[in-house]
Amino acid sequence: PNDERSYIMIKPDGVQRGLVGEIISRFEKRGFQLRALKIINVERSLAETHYSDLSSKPFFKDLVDYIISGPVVCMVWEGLNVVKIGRDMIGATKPEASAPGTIRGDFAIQVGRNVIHGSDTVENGQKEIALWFPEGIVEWTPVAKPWIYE
Ligand code: DAT
Ligand code: MG
Repeated sequence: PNDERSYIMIKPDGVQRGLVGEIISRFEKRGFQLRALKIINVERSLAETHYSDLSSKPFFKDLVDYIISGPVVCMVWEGLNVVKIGRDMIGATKPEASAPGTIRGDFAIQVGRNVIHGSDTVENGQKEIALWFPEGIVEWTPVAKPWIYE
């Protein structure tokens, strides 16, 4: 289970606001392992596929427009319970409900500019990683592993 993976994406507002280093640092310091990382401009069709579960929502077009409005930083983070812990680190969807200390609770005010995406289940994480990293992810062994896992 130490090889559980989550797809984490810094949205265009997070990139433009200079939050990339801060966010990577939080995941790194928690002990998670970075397995993939890139900055890209997102095709509309990719954003629509990523959020296809929300296609009937009234905010869908604004959401897709937002995701393609500037570059995003795409990442795969790995570790024990990374999906659940990652969601906890990110905070609630609506920033007014996100606890201080979470990424959204520290850096966001409105739901339509909530800085970051994180997979909500392990299964969705696998689908999202396949969607965003068709090229595959990087194999490496962190030296700190025995100091993070017993
Ligand atoms: P999360 O990003 O926390 O997983 P989600 O998957 O329910 O939340 O929705 C995806 C994104 O869609 C979310 O980060 C922001 C946007 N969104 C969700 N609910 C919204 C709403 N009620 N109004 C506007 N945008 C919304
Ligand atoms: Mg979601």
